[in-house]
Amino acid sequence: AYSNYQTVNIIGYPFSIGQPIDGVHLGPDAMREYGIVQRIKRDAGRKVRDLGNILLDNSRKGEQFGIVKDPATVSAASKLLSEKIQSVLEDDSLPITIGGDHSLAIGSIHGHTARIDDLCVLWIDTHADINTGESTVTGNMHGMPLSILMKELEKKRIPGFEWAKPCMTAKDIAYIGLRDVDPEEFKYIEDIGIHMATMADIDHHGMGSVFERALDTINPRRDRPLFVTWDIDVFDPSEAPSTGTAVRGGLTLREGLHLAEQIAKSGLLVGFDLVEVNPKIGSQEDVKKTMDTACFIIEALLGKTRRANVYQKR
Ligand code: 4U7
Ligand code: MN
Ligand code: MN
Ligand code: MN
Repeated sequence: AYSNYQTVNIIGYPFSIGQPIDGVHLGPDAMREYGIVQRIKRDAGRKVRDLGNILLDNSRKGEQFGIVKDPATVSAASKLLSEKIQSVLEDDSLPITIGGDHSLAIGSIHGHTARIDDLCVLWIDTHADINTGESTVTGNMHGMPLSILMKELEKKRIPGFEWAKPCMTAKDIAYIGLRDVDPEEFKYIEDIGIHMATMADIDHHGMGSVFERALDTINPRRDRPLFVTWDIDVFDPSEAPSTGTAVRGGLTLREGLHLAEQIAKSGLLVGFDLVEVNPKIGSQEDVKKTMDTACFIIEALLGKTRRANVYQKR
């Protein structure tokens, strides 16, 4: 699976149609301007190739399925990401996708399962993102990617995603960080039986044990390749204010770093997403802080630790 010698391939996914607030499509370029590529090279000591942005149709058509907004546009965009991910994996590189809104996980997870057998996923988020066309109250597709991906919800899939056959079951995925789950989502999670670690669990057990329990559930022998989709809104707004769906009471930077370091240490990571940074929300300082938090997490996922400021030579 994962190796420190693998080249990191950065894919920008400048897309905002999965949610209503302007600006999240500017996330990837803002992160580049902020210096993400240089920081990974310097602080994580990794070879990096920036593949640029995927060219996406980012215009709102007003097309709807029930109250679900612009599913065809979301579908077309995530299909391009799935294809891009597959080509990067063919190349034996490690793809990281910078969003863009979280509807992109349809494409990133689909792409990974198409190339990697027995994949499991950690979904790190304030939200469960498993609404269906029936349950969604907002109609925003960034709150729905898992309902497209889960086999157990196949009958409730909205049309237009025929290219993305459901590729995950409950035993393949665990949540960490939840604190704002819609009632209908909670029913799905319970019915299907997805492992969920809420902020309350993190308070009670600590992040180290929450992480081990999540892996005990989806990866008991620690032999399954691991994909991580990380929504920046899992952080407390004091650490990541510039995001569209901020909720107080989230992760500290230290909890996030510990989780990311443990994921890296597992040696199982095959790719990840970092989503929902919106450089149009808040002051310049807010945006910088949010991107700094995102950079910290990306570096830690790629192997940087807090043990010593010794830059690994590779
Ligand atoms: B994100 C929500 F209703 N559940 O469906 C919805 F609270 O990718 C929020 O995690 C979804 O940021 C948030 O719209 C999606 C809402
Ligand atoms: Mn979220
Ligand atoms: Mn999300
Ligand atoms: Mn969000």
